[in-house]
Amino acid sequence: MPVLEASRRRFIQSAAMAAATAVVRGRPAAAADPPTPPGGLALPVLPGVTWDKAPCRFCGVGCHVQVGVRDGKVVAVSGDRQAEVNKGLLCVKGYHVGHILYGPDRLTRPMLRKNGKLEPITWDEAIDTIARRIHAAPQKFAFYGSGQWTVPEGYAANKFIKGGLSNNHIDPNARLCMASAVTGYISTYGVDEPYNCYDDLDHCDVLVLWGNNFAEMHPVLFSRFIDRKLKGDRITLVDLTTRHTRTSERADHVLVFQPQSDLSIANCIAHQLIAANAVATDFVEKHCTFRKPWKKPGDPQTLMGEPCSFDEYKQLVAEYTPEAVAKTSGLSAEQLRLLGRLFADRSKKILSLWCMGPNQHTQGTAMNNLIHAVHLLSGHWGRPGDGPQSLTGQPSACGTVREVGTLSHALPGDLRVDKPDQAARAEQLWNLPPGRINPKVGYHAVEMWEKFCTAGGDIDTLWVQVTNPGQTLPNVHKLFDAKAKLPNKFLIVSDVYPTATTELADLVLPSAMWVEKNGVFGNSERRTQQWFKMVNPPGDARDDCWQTIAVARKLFDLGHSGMRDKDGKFLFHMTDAKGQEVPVWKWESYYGTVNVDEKLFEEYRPFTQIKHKDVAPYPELVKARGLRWPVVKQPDGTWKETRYRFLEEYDPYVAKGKGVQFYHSVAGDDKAFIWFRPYVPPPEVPDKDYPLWLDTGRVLEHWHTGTMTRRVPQLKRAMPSAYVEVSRDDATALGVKTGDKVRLETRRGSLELTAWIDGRGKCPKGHVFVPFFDETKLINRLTLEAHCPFSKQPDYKKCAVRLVKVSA
Ligand code: MGD
Ligand code: MGD
Ligand code: SF4
Ligand code: MOS
Repeated sequence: MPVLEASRRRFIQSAAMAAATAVVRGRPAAAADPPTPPGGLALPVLPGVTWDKAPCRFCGVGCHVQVGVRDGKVVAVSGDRQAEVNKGLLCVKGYHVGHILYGPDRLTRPMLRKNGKLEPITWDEAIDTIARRIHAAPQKFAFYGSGQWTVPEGYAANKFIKGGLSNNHIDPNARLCMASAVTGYISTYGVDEPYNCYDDLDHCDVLVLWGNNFAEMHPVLFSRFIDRKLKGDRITLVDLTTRHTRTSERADHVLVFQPQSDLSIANCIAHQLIAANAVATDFVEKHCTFRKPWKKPGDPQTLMGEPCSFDEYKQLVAEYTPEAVAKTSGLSAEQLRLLGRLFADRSKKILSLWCMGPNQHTQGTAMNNLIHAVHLLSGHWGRPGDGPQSLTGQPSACGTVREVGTLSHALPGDLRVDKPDQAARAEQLWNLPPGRINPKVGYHAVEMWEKFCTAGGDIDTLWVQVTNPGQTLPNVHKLFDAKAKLPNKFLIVSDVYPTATTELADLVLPSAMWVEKNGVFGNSERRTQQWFKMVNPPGDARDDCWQTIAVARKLFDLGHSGMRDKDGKFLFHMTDAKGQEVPVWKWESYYGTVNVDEKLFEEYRPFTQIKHKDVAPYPELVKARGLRWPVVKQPDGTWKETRYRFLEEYDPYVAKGKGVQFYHSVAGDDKAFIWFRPYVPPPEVPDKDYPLWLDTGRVLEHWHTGTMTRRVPQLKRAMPSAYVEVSRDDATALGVKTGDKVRLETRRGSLELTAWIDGRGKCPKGHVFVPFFDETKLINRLTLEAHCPFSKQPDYKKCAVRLVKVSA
């Protein structure tokens, strides 16, 4: 497949081209093409190639690409210059995204395990098998989903299980990722999701990273900042990190701290702000109140805590002096003072970003609270370029998980199943009889897999879509591999390639991916992005959303009353322009006279208006390269996105004259909480048997478990297999050289890997790092499932390990 991103010749959008675009199967013929900007789309001229927009399939940055299709195949991908996020740029994964559709071993047929072997069956059999299992025990069924689900896919799954089965056992892989950011936002501002946006990167004077390998994980955003530096802007990059990464290479200050001591570091900044009289008293008095985690020290911490006076807060942070924190954090008192001075200086605008470092943490909620606290206390809040923003990783962790509420406690639009008025609201919007939604919170990810992988555990049928838990759950021996010995448990997996998860599946369903289907994603800056199907999926592969609807319909036919609304209509009842019901549960009708994505999205949209998260109407999204919610209709009929929430200048929901208004505040007083959260030690620390810290994470070239990127030859060649990064000090002490085989052992499992010393990343003495993309080297057999008590997000970033040399 030619990759043509290099060619940027002017593209003239001919009438023939416009007509060709209009007949692509996913795009209704009536839909208008996006207006051509002055000078055309600047895409390469390629005979017979039609172009259409889509967000990149990979990360939460949410770059847009133009996808070139010829003869029913994606043949080219180009960065989309009309997209504000990436302005035509892409990272190495984005440039190669087209190839992920064409691995030689795509799944093309449903397969059922018979006598230990997966054998092809028909879709009818597959759907029937699932529906009958669920019908036999609806409360023992669970859905494990993904921040890579499209919005309509997640919405349909959520409605199916919560509105149909009256069972809340749905949770996504984003529990392993974003959950601490969610609890952090909710317990600080009363409502989830960043108030700010990527524009901050163009305005900040200082960028502080709190545990984010920004250069490798959000490369296009990183380049947005670094480009300014290269152009001569006097901007500073501070990298707070536990290991030296590619991000550190470009940083002005690399502050390497000990795992978990980030809690003390944040409190130390707060302490210094108070000591230097640098608290933004005006801002704090007007817009914040203080909060502590318990009534008295020593009691267990709670999510919403207790009120606390400023004096009390001052006492609580008093012990976190630079000298004291220097003893435990690995940073020098001088480095800690640098951070204190930085936040005390309001003449500079500071943007804080973070990702898995603070989130995958047994004190993940606390760490998120503390980063917000440092900004609120110092008044570095609310100017463009001056504020805290959590970054998401998956392309739709925000859109599908946080906004659609595909978590075990949530309903669309930030509602909760266990709040009767909110559940009633959802029942009303779904036209369900009162009481249909079960008020009992379902199992979160770790719990769900525990219940599935234990004999007698009360989940017996589990459906996995768009995620690969056999490789990515923590402690996979316990939470996944144990399934092999449990004959009565039934695992259904919808995927596009064979994976570690399909290996134990009883039923494998081949899915359509990315531009083989219509879709909507929501990126990390509240931007909702839409695309149309451009090519057909291979063989019998079908949309995940269709799979869910087909099972719902089969249950309807079997007489499951939950599959009907109050008026007896099917849960996914859809009508065409003439008012005729369209049998969207039949594949032949799925891309027919209705756009199922649009129907589901428009049904979902009212939910988002409840908490001022108004997503744009679908037709507006068709025209745009994503729009940041709340998107509000203007008097002239146009729709306007919101760059900054809670600020009067930008956010239409802030009352006139308020300036700043946290209109969803926990206490109902329009104020945000400044939290004190104490240092709490991690659950497992190195000792004499397991003397090193094990950290895990990602590399630039690969997406998570590598199922897609390891099938792209360019990416596979660039980073062929996993390795263990060892410090020069430890390597010397252990007699290990780069290329030697070593074995890592934890209390849960062991794994052989090749050592890499002074490679792309560098661990400090006493630490090792392993990426998790390589399915032949499952590092998650070694990791710990301990998690944050509030967010339930596991900590993959620290456990105790020993390293044994195997051979040179
Ligand atoms: P990780 O490698 O998981 O990546 O993006 P990141 O979070 O940036 O974590 C690396 C960071 O964890 C390091 O900066 C390290 O300092 C920090 N860390 C380790 N221990 C601690 C600690 O105790 N405290 C603190 N504060 N920090 C600590 C992840 C993001 O990347 C995600 S969530 C997804 S879903 C996407 N995945 C992905 C991918 O698979 N590949 C590529 N190339 N890009 C991706 N982008 C997204
Ligand atoms: P992915 O590789 O993204 O990893 O973990 P996963 O979500 O498990 O899995 C996506 C799967 O969906 C792949 O198997 C892919 O082939 C398939 N797929 C692609 N497109 C489609 C589609 O359209 N339909 C269907 N049905 N399938 C499709 C990510 C998870 O990993 C995350 S988000 C985090 S933050 C955690 N991070 C982490 C860590 O930092 N360290 C360690 N050790 N483990 C971690 N695990 C977690
Ligand atoms: Fe795709 Fe993320 Fe790379 Fe952008 S930065 S091209 S969204 S992988
Ligand atoms: Mo990582 S959701 O999954 O942001």
